[in-house]
Amino acid sequence: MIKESLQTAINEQIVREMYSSNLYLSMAAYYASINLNGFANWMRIQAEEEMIHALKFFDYVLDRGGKVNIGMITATPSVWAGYIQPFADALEHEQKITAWINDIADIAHTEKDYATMSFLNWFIDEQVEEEKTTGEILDRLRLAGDSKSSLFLLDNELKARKIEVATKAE
Ligand code: OFO
Repeated sequence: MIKESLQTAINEQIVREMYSSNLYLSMAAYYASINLNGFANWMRIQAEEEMIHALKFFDYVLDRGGKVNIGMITATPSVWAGYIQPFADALEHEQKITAWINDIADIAHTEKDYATMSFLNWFIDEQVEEEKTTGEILDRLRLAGDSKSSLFLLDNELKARKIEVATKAE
């Protein structure tokens, strides 16, 4: 049975992952509206992955005999000041997610809940990857500066992204 403190923290994280999913879906819509369809594809897949993250936490609470409580998901922004801003916001958001996952790991550590510590390792590794990938795209967007050909090259590259994560934690 999962401890109350961890159940509460993970339920809060489910909402954050769902918010992340909505945020990236909103960014996908923004990119589609300015015909940067590769960026739109990348963000849409990111949104799907975030929902899978939410489901991994959801399944974990149930697997440990806990109770899932899904709280309110706040509205996301829908417009950005130019095509670089969503990636700057996404990186900042991922850094917050990393800090929240670390906070849950701290609780698991304090509670000596080794199963949750092990479960969280997947997310800890995933955050390294997410911050790296988002940061790289942001750097490339900034490097492209006013070059439309570099922007369209990157947009074309991002069209190739496909969903990679399984729907249930193995
Ligand atoms: Fe983008 O992060 Fe989920 O966990």
